[in-house]
Amino acid sequence: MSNSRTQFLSVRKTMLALTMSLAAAATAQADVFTGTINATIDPTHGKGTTIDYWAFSLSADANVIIDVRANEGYVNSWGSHPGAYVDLNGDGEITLSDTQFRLYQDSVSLDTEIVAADDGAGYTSPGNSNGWADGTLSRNDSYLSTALQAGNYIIAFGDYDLDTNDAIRGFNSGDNIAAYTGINPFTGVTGQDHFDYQITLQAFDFNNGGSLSAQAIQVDATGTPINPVPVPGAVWLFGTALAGFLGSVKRKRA
Ligand SMILES: [Ca+2]
Ligand SMILES: [Ca+2]
Ligand SMILES: [Ca+2]
Repeated sequence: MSNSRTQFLSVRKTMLALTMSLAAAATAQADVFTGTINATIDPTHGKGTTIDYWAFSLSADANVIIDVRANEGYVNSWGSHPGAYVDLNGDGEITLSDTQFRLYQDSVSLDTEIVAADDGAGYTSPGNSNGWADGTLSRNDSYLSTALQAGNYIIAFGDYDLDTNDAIRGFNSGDNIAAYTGINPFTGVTGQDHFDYQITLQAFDFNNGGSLSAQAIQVDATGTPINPVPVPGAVWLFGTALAGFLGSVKRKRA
């Protein structure tokens, strides 16, 4: 086999592998992101907890699933999975919570609220639906499955009780995370001043059921992005592999 023929086959193999890894990334389409809600004191509103805002866009009408996993451990009075725990953000802490979020179209206001979600459904074996597919340990983790029109949306996410006024002002006034947790069975600590959470966002085309890309970016209560828009890992990997591949072709030809 000639050298150029070998090179062509090797190039084709590389391209095939790249295409396949991209296809695998495209099939999932779920955006999974994490954050932390903190108890704090606001100069204007006093004692309360923070609210995180996540914006996403839909290119077509879609069935959307917003699935929260926030309890890193399990409390006997709260649901199933006794003794189970997971450190969602790898910070070495097990935090407990009762999450709530509100969904808005375009901006956060009284007129633009679509729906609110507090607790998910009760656990039913084998636990792969209604908010349990993400590994949730308590039904206090919020869950929403709803149809939405193409457009821009903002999730206001925080600790129960997160009412409309809280979401609009950007601060969960008077809220206390510790009141809900009692003694943490994993750490022995009474109460908490923060909790960690994970949100899985999925969108499926309303007409053909196909998976739609819906990437959430963190914004403030006005919808302004907090951090630079991250580049998805798959794109970086593809770019790096492609650069390496082009470089090797160039070197071989020289
Ligand atoms: Ca943690
Ligand atoms: Ca809840
Ligand atoms: Ca969940």
